[in-house]
Amino acid sequence: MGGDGAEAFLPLMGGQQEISFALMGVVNVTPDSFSDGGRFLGVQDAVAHGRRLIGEGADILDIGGESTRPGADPVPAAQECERVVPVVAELAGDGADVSIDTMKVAVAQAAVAAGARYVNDVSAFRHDPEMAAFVADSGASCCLMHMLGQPKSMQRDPRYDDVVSEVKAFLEARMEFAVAAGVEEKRIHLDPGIGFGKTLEHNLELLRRLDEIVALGRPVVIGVSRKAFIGRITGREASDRVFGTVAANVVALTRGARVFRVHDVAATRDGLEVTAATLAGRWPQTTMSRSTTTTS
Ligand code: HH2
Repeated sequence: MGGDGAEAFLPLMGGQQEISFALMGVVNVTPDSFSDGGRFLGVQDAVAHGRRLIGEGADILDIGGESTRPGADPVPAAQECERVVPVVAELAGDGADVSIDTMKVAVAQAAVAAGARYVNDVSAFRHDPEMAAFVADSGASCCLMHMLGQPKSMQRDPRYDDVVSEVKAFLEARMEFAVAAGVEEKRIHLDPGIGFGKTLEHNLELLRRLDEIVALGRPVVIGVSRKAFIGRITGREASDRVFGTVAANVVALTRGARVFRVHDVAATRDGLEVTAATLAGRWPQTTMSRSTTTTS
C-alpha cells in the first residue's frame, strides 16, 4: 500500500509457495455499526481500539464514521469528518497504515490529509463522482466494492441471475472506470461486498466461487466479519460470531482472497496463519508470525 502500491502493503511471507495476506482491522467511530456501534465513539476510545488491533497483528486499520449496515441512515460529510479525522491523525501519527472507509470525497480528502493512504469506498466511486480523480491525484491505494443499491434498501429482496458473474462484471467495469480516471491499476483492490445487497445464498456462492473474482488479477479484499449470514447459520449474535468469521475467512483464503477486513484480528490471524502454513507445507519465521515460543 502507499508508496509502492498495493503489493507493498501485503507482507511477504518468503518463498514462492507461501501465501501473502494482510489483515485490515475495523475501527468504527459510529453510534450505530451493527456489531460494535457506539463502543468507540470517543476519539481516545477509537485510538485505543486501533492500537489494540495493531498489537493483535493488524497490518492496516480501516477507520469509518458512517455505518453501512442494512437500513442505516446517511451521515453528513462534516459529521463524518469530525468523527474520523482525529482518529486517523493519531493512528497514522503512530506509524500505522490507515484506510478511510467512506463514500464521500470530502471525508477521503480530510483523512488523506491527516495521514490515511488507502480509500475504502463501498460504492466503488459511484456515490461521489469526484472520488476517482481525488484518489488518482493523491496516489492513495483503494478498494472498490460491489453493492446492489444503497445501504438503506439493499437487503430488500436482492436478485441476480448469477451473482458471481454479475459481481465480477461490475468490479471489472469499476476498475476500468478508476483506471480511466487516472488511478494506477496496481493501487486497486477489489471486494465482492459480502452482505451488501445479497441473500445468505448469494454470500455463500460468492465465497465458494471467489476464485472467479480473483481471476480479475487484483488483490481481493473480503469482509465477512460478524456478518448476518454467519448469524443465520450459527444462530449467534453479532458479538459472538468469531468462530464463524474465522471459518469464512479461511475458506476465502483458500479461494484466493488476500486482504481480510475483520473486527477480531487475533483470532483471524491465527486461523489464516495456520491455513497458509498448512497449504504451503511449512511455516516460515517472518515478521507476520506473532508466536515465537512454540515448542512443537
Ligand atoms: N463491510 C462493512 C463496511 N465496510 N468495506 C469493505 N471493503 N468490505 C466490506 O465487506 C465492508 C466494508 C460493514 O461492516 P462494519 O464496518 O462492521 O459495520 P457498519 O457498516 O455497520 O459500520
